[in-house]
Amino acid sequence: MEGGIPPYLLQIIRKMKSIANVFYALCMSLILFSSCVQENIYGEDVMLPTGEASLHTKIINSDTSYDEGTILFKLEEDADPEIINSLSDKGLSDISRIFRSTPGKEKLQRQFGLDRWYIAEIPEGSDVTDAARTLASMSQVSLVQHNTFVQKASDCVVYAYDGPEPDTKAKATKLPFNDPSLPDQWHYWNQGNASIATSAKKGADINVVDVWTELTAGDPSIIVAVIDEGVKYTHPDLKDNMWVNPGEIPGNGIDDDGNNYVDDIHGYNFVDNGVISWDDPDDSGHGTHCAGTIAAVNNNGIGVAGVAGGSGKGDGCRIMSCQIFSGNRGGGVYETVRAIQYAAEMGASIISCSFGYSSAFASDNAYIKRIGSAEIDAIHYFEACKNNDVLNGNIAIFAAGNDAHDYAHYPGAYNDIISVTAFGPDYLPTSYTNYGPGCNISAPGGEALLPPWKSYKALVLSTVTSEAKQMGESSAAKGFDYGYMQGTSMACPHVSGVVALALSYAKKLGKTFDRDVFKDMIITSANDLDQHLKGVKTYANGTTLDLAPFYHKLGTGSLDAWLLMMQIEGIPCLIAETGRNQWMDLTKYFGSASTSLTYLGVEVSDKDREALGLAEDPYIKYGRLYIHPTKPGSAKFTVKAVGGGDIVGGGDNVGGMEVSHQVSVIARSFKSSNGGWI
Ligand SMILES: [Ca+2]
Ligand SMILES: [Ca+2]
Ligand SMILES: [Ca+2]
Ligand SMILES: [Ca+2]
Repeated sequence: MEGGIPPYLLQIIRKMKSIANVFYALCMSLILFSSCVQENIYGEDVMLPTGEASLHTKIINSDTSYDEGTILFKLEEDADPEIINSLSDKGLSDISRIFRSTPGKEKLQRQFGLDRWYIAEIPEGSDVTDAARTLASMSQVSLVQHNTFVQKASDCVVYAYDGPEPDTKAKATKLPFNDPSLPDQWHYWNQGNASIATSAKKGADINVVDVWTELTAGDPSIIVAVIDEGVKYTHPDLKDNMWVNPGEIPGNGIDDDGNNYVDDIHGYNFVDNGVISWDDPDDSGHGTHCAGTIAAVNNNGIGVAGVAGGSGKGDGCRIMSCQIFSGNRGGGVYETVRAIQYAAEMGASIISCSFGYSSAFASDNAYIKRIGSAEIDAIHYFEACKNNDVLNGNIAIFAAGNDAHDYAHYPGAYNDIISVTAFGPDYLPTSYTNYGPGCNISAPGGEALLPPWKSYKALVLSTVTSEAKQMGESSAAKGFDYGYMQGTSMACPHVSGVVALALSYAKKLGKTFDRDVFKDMIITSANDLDQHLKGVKTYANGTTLDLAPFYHKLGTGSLDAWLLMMQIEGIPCLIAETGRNQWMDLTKYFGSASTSLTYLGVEVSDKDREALGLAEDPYIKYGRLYIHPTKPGSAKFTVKAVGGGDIVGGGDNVGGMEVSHQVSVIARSFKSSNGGWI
């Protein structure tokens, strides 16, 4: 063995856990001659002399489940790429760059180190850990990373859906789209219907319906990459919103656009290196479900709606399928990072990633050192690419994970990456959701077992693949392309969809934002969840979930689409409670001059009056705005006042200048901690 590690030492490290302590003692006895460092190597804490320790710190993610047939490594910044050729002497000959070199992107790739990552195939009969050590011993290699497997953030069970109820029409009066199953998608429009869950709460949703009606339902230039199982691009409720690679001719076996991927018409299958698939017996439809939440085709008279699925006029956001799971295969870092690079270079503005690592890490640095170097490089590269008119970059969104851990799973847990926790139709955390440090915002993930638990209605309804097995499938449901799933996997695409809507709306308004400011806007477009965290929630089987541990740990609160659109407009947004009169001090919005203004009144359109079910028109008294909403909804008002005098000047009048401010109101059936209303 080359590289200065004595064979006896290697054996100690690899084979004999109990020897670690003896070795520690040996080190301690030698401490006069050399200093020692504690290192975690292949899952064991051992003491190593300083020089050898630095060699081993180069090997990351050695203690998780990884592919035995490949090893990834990164060269030092000043390394001579010719070193790759010398590796054949060391038994490593099948080596290639992980990230393809893309014309026009070389500089950005260098900035994030993508040009320095390689993958080596482990020859038959060789040991991947030996290859890792060989590479780590080379001074020009800065990191050696095992090809770790990520986990999908769902139980990957599809629960059968029997189709819309016959009374759909009556239920759907407020809904702007004709998709027959939209009334069953409580996650968009929760009416507190007890057939979903006895504890269902009106308004426990993403507050998107008024956004669709008033503001936007999508924009085809905004592309969301679903990094997941293959998306069933022939699905009748998805096919019109699939991204189409304009430079590629499908099915001719030729890479027409020269991007290294043959026939990548709606994305690419990074597991099997070919066309996207969903028919492996072990495929669950997970990617198709997530895609439907983001952009199932709206208002097409069939199936479900998607958050950014358009208004039925071909104006939905587009789905790019980046397949990193195929049956039980795939899901390694190698597929994942190449999929992220593809999304970055083929035009996606958002990557929706319902996966992560279930290990706990003490810090972002610990994560990078132990698992996440290649993918953090890839994600930061993705975020730095500019694929829309609104941002100087792109947005990555991850699921927080489903292990009921009190920390988010990485990569979502990373400080500058959005991680999504899950709540149910009762507006309470789900029993499976991760929570705590690293989690940023919450969205509907659905939950089985909420009483009455006669159907699966409390889960998230979306598109699935009829090829996959469905739990509780009746003969009627057999082969049905719609179904329920649950998980932070389902919460994540709600955020991706709302962010896609936000980019669509900002584009429509001609507004631009800095990427980091935009991320702040996303995670502050939330309603308070903490006030509901009292006592326990009880499931249909009698088990309970203690709610206190979730306090302040679900991220900033529940995602609110309207609130994000108002942040884009720059209009102050207030959250009122339905069923009671309440007032807001206008000083907050007109500044200290508010007391000397003469208020002319509040303008409300009929549509906005109807949206909130206003018992009477809002009015202003003593510098306060009074309002009494009777139903959950979102609306905009214009408050008018005169500055300098009692009347507006002009024409036959001598008077003041008219001052008007727009304010937006979101009415919910529960109180929010949002300030403003007294
Ligand atoms: Ca191609
Ligand atoms: Ca082709
Ligand atoms: Ca539809
Ligand atoms: Ca995070």
